Amino acid sequence: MSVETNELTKELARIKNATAIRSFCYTCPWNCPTEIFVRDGKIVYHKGNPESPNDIGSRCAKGMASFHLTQDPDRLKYPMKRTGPKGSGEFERISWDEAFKIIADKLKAIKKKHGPEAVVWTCHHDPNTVFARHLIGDLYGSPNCYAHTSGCEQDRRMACLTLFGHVFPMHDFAHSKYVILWGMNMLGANQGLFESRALLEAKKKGCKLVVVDPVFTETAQKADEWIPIQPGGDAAMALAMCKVIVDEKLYDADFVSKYCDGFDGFRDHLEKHGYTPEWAAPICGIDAETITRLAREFATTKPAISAQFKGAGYYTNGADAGRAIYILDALTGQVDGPGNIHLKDWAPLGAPVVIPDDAKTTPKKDPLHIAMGYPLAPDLPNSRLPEAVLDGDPYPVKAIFVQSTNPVMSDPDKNKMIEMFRGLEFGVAIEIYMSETALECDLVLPETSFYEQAEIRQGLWLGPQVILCQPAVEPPGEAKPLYDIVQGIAKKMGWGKYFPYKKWEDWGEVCMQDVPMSLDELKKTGFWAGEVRYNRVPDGMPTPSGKIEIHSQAFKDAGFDPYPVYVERSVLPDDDYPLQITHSKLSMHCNIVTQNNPYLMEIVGENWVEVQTADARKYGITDGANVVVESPKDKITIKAKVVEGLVPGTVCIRHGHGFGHWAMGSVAKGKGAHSNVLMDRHTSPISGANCYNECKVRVRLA
Ligand SMILES: Nc1nc2c(c(=O)[nH]1)N[C@H]1C(S)=C(S)[C@@H](COP(=O)(O)OP(=O)(O)OC[C@H]3O[C@@H](n4cnc5c(=O)[nH]c(N)nc54)[C@H](O)[C@@H]3O)O[C@H]1N2
Ligand SMILES: Nc1nc2c(c(=O)[nH]1)N[C@H]1C(S)=C(S)[C@@H](COP(=O)(O)OP(=O)(O)OC[C@H]3O[C@@H](n4cnc5c(=O)[nH]c(N)nc54)[C@H](O)[C@@H]3O)O[C@H]1N2
Ligand code: SF4
Ligand SMILES: [Mo]
Repeated sequence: MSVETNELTKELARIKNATAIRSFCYTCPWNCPTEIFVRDGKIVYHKGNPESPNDIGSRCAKGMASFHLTQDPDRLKYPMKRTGPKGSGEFERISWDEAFKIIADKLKAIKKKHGPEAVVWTCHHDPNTVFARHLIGDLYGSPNCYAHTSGCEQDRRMACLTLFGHVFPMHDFAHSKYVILWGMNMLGANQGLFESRALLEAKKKGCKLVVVDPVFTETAQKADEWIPIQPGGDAAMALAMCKVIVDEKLYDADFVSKYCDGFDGFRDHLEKHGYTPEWAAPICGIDAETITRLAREFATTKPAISAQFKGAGYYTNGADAGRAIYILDALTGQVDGPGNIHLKDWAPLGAPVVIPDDAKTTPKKDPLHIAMGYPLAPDLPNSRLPEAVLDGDPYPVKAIFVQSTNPVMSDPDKNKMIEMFRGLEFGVAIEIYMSETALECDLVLPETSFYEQAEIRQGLWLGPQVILCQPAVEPPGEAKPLYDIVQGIAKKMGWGKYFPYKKWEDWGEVCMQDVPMSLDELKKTGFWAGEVRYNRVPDGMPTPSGKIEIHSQAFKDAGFDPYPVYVERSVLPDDDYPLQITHSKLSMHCNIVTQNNPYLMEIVGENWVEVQTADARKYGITDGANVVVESPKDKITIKAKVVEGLVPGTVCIRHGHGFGHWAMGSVAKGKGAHSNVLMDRHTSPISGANCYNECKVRVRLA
């Protein structure tokens, strides 16, 4: 639909002789609203949507380069059935009808023999996955429809859920005066352009930025202070900061007494454990004076934010680190006000498909995360899934559907993941490339990319927002959107009537029913944004107590301390393997989805390991040399960058790359190295998160 609301858009469309389409980018999870200019079925230009709250309507390099997806010859085009051994890459083209029939027959057979719980659906964070949840969850009866959060921000999510009852906090940096980022590299692995810009603008106005990270990241380089923490030390440092704030009465007494549950108990808990800065210093590698000063500064400069992303959660002790980091916000009353962490309202998006209760199948077994013993886990503990498949523990899993997720490359211990897929009765990959996981599956189904399909989802900015992705170009070959794939399977299962829509607008209108904007209008604007509301803590929190739960009854009920504690993480370097691994992402790539993009590969064509200058000297490593990084489990060869800005005794591997064969595509093949062969499947005992950094290594020249 032509976009007529903006002069610049109109003018660009005229100059390019193209139609402008409002959509969003899905190259990384932040989904910036965009404008795509299409002429003769091809993308000729694209940019940010200038009217969205995404400030100046820009996109990052990854987003700009992503149009290549629509012309990449390596994209999957047809449904395929495996003909050779798993992993061999031998497939034959089949029709969609045959693919749907194979899936329906297998689903029926597995249900009869093992029950519906033996089927697992896992995906990235795609809202269209709701269609699959209706099919595999509601109708078929499996309680095991999950996303991939255990490989992502599971600890942060669990901390936020148990403390605030909110699943995904945003950050109102624009109004902040003091920001501490814990393991959150938002100017490198950017957390959405909107938030990154807001932080930089706040900084220009005098906001102090403190970055707690073992690596001198892109974000640390822009900070006022870089706090080079010892890996896995966040809980100790954050708890010690809490103790300073409590002991020196720098907390917001009114806020904690009215709106927090468990403040008195927490004070006793800090005292009982002796969580002082002097105690924390040798653990986190930051001296007691600095910890004390940061605590005082944080508590007395308002508005402030103590925020986190994945860093602290890379370890088995990360879950309580996540809680302690957010308790700093709670103690100082810095929750949901202007300049604080923001517990955004969600837009009133409706479910696009409604399955009547009498058509639903109730599972007889608990969902896997409960059966596995992780009742607090917000998502499936992925690294425990091999036990279910290979040993039937806690109960047998026979079939896995992966959609837009690639566990063989993304979860720890790649070889165990391959073994798991080889041990399955039935594996289906819904992909855009022949991923490493797809290679291990029985069926591979080509899905449309975000340039070729529709999606309506919650925007990730402050306040309630709806953003729309709409088809801009035709898909390659016979690639289908997820709704059509789910509908095809449902028809073969005899459930076609529950998926009646002929075009995406039919379900789009259902989604928009309660949003004060019509679908037609949304197609023109690309987004709907509601009012940004602040200071809702006094209205009551969506937690069991209605308060911010510093004392967590849910933790207690699950057998854990109701207050955060520090425990040492599982794997520590020793004489044989003297270095600690850390991971960080690449600014020019997203996870393992952009490495077949020739433009991005021209800028960053491979990943690398960062080695600290003193360690490089010790082990004879020179900048740019190929080195072997070896753990007790396996080894990889990768290029070294010798850097000053890294905690000595650690090496940092930039994640992405390392596709060893033709999977993923011809551009990605053979570039860089993949580190997930190095680590064991350490799992957070509380949240079920994958602990990628529980790994010790040694490094030598190749
Ligand atoms: N450009 C780009 N953008 C992305 C992505 C991408 O791959 N590339 N991925 C997207 C996804 S899926 C996600 S989840 C987010 C991830 O966003 P982030 O979590 O911000 O990204 P990471 O690079 O994983 O950053 C984790 C940081 O934690 C640090 N760290 C490691 N160990 C510790 C520790 O013990 N304590 C502390 N305090 N820090 C530690 C690492 O050095 C690293 O800088 O980014 C999203 N955006
Ligand atoms: N060592 C190490 N491992 C990590 C991380 C790390 O920092 N270090 N980061 C972790 C994090 S934060 C995350 S979120 C996970 C991510 O891991 P995954 O859940 O595997 O997700 P992605 O890497 O984003 O993409 C997976 C697959 O999605 C496919 N894909 C891309 N677009 C589409 C689409 O439109 N449709 C379909 N059907 N498929 C598509 C890609 O081809 C790719 O194979 O990895 C984790 N793994
Ligand atoms: S930040 Fe993410 S969503 Fe936004 S333009 Fe870049 S890749 Fe796309
Ligand atoms: Mo992630």
